[in-house]
Amino acid sequence: MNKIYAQALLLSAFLPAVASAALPTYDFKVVRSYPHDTQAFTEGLLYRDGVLYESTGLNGKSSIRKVDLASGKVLQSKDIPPQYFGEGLTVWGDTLVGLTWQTQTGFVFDLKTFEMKSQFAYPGEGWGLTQNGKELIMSDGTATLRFLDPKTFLEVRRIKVTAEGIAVDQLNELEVVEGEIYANIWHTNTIARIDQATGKILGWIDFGKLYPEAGKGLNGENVMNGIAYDAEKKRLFVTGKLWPKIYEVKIVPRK
Ligand code: DDQ
Ligand code: CA
Repeated sequence: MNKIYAQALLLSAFLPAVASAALPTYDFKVVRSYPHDTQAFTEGLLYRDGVLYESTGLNGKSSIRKVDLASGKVLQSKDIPPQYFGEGLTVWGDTLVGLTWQTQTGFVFDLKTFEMKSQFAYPGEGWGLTQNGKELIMSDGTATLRFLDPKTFLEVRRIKVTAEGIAVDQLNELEVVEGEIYANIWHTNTIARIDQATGKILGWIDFGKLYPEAGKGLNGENVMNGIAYDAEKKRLFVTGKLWPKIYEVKIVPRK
């Protein structure tokens, strides 16, 4: 385990204990909370035109869903074939693009009907997925984020994510928020704020106090994962795998 990953873990566990690191640590305030399906092993989450879209993992249980924010009700859902473990999800035009964990297969779905329109292949693992209006951005468990052409799904560039020069891996669910990339660090309550151009981590957001049951269920796998942003109303939503709530949060500097 590298030093910075250990720092992220510590941040989650002991709150202010290691906040003296050179990078800023941010806290959060809960604005509102909404119900979330406790059967959803959340891998991808995004907000688009008043609704949430979510992908869930675990073989045989993977799906993509359209979810009503206020009630948490699943409005529409489609199963991903059982041999695949659903991973990151993003929206591109009138499609949803989803990754799978270790099967090197991505899917393109119609945003309205959820009909599977096509598949594509990529090397390595598929973890998180987001987009910046120009490229898709994927994580794969390493410290690398790949930028993909949204038409061909071929890699156009990559960045190495570092904190003070040290590579940070385990980057999971992603979201572009006001030009930065937010990344959940797997098995922690920490979100890293990443500079898209350089890969440098600009700061940590410590969600250690958000959901006390995080990481205590399903053999420790009910961890924080799921970041969605409503760019119009500047609302940030976070949740976790099997969590009962989705939280709208405001990020504030640590005092
Ligand atoms: N990934 O999302 C980090 C890429 C993979 C998560 C794998 C979690 C396996 C959970 C198995 C739970 C069985 C009790
Ligand atoms: Ca997301």
